Amino acid sequence: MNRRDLLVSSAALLSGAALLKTEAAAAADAPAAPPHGRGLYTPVTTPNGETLPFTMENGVKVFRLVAEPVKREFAKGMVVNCWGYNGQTPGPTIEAVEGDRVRFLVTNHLPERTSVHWHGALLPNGMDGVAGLNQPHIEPGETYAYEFTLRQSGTLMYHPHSDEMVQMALGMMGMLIIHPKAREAVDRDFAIVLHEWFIPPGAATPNPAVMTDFNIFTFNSRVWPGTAPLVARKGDRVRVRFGNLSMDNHPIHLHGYRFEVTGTEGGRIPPAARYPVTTIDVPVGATRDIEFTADEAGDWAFHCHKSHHTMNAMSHELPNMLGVKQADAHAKVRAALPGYMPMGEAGMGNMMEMGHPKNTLPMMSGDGPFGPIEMGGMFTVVKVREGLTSYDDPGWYAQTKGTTARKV
Ligand SMILES: [Cu+2]
Repeated sequence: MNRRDLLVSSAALLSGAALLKTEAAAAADAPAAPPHGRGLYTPVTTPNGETLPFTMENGVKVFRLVAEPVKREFAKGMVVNCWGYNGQTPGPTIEAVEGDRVRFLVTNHLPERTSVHWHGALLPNGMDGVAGLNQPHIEPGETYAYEFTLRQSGTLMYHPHSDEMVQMALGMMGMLIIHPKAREAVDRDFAIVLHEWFIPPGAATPNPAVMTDFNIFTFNSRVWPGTAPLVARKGDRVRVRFGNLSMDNHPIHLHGYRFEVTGTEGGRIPPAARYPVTTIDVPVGATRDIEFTADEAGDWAFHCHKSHHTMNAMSHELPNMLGVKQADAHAKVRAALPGYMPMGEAGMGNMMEMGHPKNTLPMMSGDGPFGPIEMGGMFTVVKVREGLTSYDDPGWYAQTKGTTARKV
């Protein structure tokens, strides 16, 4: 079903149906407390996600990953049949320290074979995870061990290298973060995996055959208003690490700040080579780290700047109705198609409360303190507050009187 069909059938469904209520913004799944590491490094926070625990066995950090089908709620009202690791997509964030000896035990509970590639890691050839080239495929039911010593630091990723078109399209990917031996001066350290999917409106399973026309764009496999805010105390040094294993680049823009690009999947960028920007383009197959000092309190939009990537469940075959006078045609079409309603003549911002097929989100959604935010997809909010005692969602920002744009 394309967007046009969706609009038409939604209009038909709307006859007598209740209007959709947009859900409360900012689902607040608090990130799990990191189980280890405090003191050596600032633990990474994975919004709407988790960090993978490990055990120590004879001086080796042992991590266990289970590749398996998972159900992921992208936002309230939409649950997607994904594949991932340990019940999650993206897979849990892996954190270790340069110099660590690590062992990854990967068990395959998928219906097909898989493997894991440690994207960006410097390692022995036999640990690189390209099935067929470096190792046999991991068949369903089997467990493989990858073991090597981390000889770098930086923001890396992991993903399958076995039927990767299907497995990555369904959400199999995660962050592999290697901290340097010397503790770094960051107070908040966030990790966000960028991804895109094609899930026909009303369906629940992504279509991995789609190559370009994606309709759902996610931060850690969540869409606005299901994306958790990034909360910082005023004065905090904040790092955000992005990883991109989707089919498109994503230019991520932060409002209210300039930031520095401080790292790639190749490691830290030397201070003299860093440069100030407000948007960071994250290429496919790459990671980018940014840093800024959170010195201006407020609720700051943080989103992909491709405007179709901040919408949900749209499609691509709509006729352009901007400025088209539909009043005459409306009656004729409605005679043939009861419930049809004209739309798009003056834009689409006010049409997002109409009904839609089940398990599909409105194209633009989420309410803020001043009304509908009219966003979706790759959108969240950086919330900077003075004197925070916890990093739980502090709610909406109370602006100082006289500093809000006003009607004149
Ligand atoms: Cu994007």
